[in-house]
Amino acid sequence: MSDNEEEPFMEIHEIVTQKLGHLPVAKGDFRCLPQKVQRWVIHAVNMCQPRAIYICDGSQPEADEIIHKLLERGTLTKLKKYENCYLCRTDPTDVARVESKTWITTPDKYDTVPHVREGVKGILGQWMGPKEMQTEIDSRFPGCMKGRTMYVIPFSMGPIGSPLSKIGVQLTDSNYVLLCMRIMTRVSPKVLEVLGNNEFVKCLHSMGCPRPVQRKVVNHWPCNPERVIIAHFPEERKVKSFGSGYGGNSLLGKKCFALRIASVIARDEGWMAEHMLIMSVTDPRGKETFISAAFPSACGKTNLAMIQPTLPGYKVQCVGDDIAWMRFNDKGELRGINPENGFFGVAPGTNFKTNPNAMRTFQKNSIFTNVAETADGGYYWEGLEDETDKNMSITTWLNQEWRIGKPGNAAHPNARFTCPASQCPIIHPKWEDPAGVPISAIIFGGRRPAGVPLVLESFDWDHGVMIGACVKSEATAAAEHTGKKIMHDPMAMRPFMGYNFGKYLDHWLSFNRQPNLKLPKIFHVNWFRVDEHGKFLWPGFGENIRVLDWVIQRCEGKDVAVKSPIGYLPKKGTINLDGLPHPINWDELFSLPKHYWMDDTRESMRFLEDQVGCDLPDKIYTLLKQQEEAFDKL
Ligand code: OXD
Ligand code: MN
Repeated sequence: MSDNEEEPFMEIHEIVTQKLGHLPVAKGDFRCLPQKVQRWVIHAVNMCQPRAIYICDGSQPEADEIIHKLLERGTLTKLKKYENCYLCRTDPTDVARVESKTWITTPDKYDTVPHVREGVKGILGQWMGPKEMQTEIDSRFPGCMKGRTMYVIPFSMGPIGSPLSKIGVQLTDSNYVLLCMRIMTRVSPKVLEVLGNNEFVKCLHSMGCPRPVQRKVVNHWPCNPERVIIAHFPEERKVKSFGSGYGGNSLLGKKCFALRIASVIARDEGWMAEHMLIMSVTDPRGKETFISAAFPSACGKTNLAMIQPTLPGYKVQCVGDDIAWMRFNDKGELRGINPENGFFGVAPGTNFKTNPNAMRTFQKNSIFTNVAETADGGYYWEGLEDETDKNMSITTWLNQEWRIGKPGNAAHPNARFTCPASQCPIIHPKWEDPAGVPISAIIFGGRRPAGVPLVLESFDWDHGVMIGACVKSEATAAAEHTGKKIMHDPMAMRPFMGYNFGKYLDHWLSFNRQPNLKLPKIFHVNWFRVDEHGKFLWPGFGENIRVLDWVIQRCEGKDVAVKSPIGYLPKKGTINLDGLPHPINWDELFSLPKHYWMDDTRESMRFLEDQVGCDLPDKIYTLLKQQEEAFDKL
């Protein structure tokens, strides 16, 4: 079947009558959709053949209706301990982002991926040619929604109408996905008003399980894991996702749109779409600094975005926990927005000690996916042992009886909470400011058990970009990887790059070539360094405010740093350690073992040469070479 979406414009009303005439519109008025949306819906209807369409308005009665249906069917269970909270157990084969089945399609391969060294398997994005992709699409989407309803979800990434925001429309046959999209994005008829007949990002999603079903449906979660494909068409601003209902595979506003497609839009329009939190820190003098920070998945971005500072007099407020869209304004200031409307956080490990503000955020109006359930109608996951009655009977995410102390996990390691950002007790009053917030510092980080100091500042912007390009971290449960290998995750964007990573680095470097931009300072942090016994050298969590305080001192130009081969390190004693429960081994925390760094620098060079090849900007290579030489001279 052809994928040509360009139905002749003049004939739209005729097309509507002819092609939708027989199809029930379960809710909404099709003719109120902008014509470009109508044409696309018609195209998708003809291809996917749903039994009805349902135009979503984001209202409460809509949510009530969908929740009622899902409860009746058994997809959701009410968690009666909280207000309007639900548990969803997925098919256990559909539990994480599937990077191996995520593709980007452009006519020219090298628009998507860099020139890797011969014989090397590229890990910075997967490309598939348009013809091949069309074959994949044609073998999946025709008839894929038979017997199901197609939900039409108009959504805004970013505050509706902000010049920094973008609009998408998702078509999906999953009402669980609809419920989550209503939390994670702004779904409203206002979106369509603002859209008018402008362009929007087209997001088509199907669980790939038409009726009558061909495959046993487990947990009332129809899916098609063998046939999963998540296809991006950046030039057409389009995403097509098939077979999975989980997280980033199906909530297409998030990783697919706000990172992969948006990074291409950002390149074209001169801004940045990044895998970053945005937070503000107000110091005891009342001075506020906004910081964005990029960490690979499951490194505690959500925890940092919402930390409860332990230093007296400091206040932290959260703008976003996962994605930042940042653009220099006409005064040269970098302004950032959180394009999302909710938090889709990893549940295991979250508790009142590690992230009390997240815990308070999801006490109502939230969905918990693949967590366990306590006999009194609460959620449970690894990390809640001290906050749960030890004798409580628990039903695991796999529906098995379980008690604290028994072997095995109660929740899936990638179990998630989905909750409205507006419920966060420390959400910033300006989190929806259409002008964004002014970003003064950008922080990169990762889980680095060895060698990497607690914090350092880059020498300048270009050096900061090099540091970002060398981000590495221990593997995560957010994707399908297992084990504790240290993996490269440049700019924390490895799974989310929308185009050739070498060109992406060049885009970042280009900001330093423009006059009159007030470039933020760039830092790198590592909360995860361990001693010879494997014990963390730094307490982390709320104590990380001490590191942010040093970052702010540097943003204010204070003389609290010394030069090292890898950047500026804190002068001894310039991180406030007052009142820490345990002494800190400063020398070990900041040591730069020569052989470790020689190896690490060479390994990074090799990685970039292998993976980015001739697309790697010379500047990045030169800076790494200088770093190697600096260690060599020590
Ligand atoms: C996420 C991720 O879900 O980075 O945010 O995987
Ligand atoms: Mn993320």
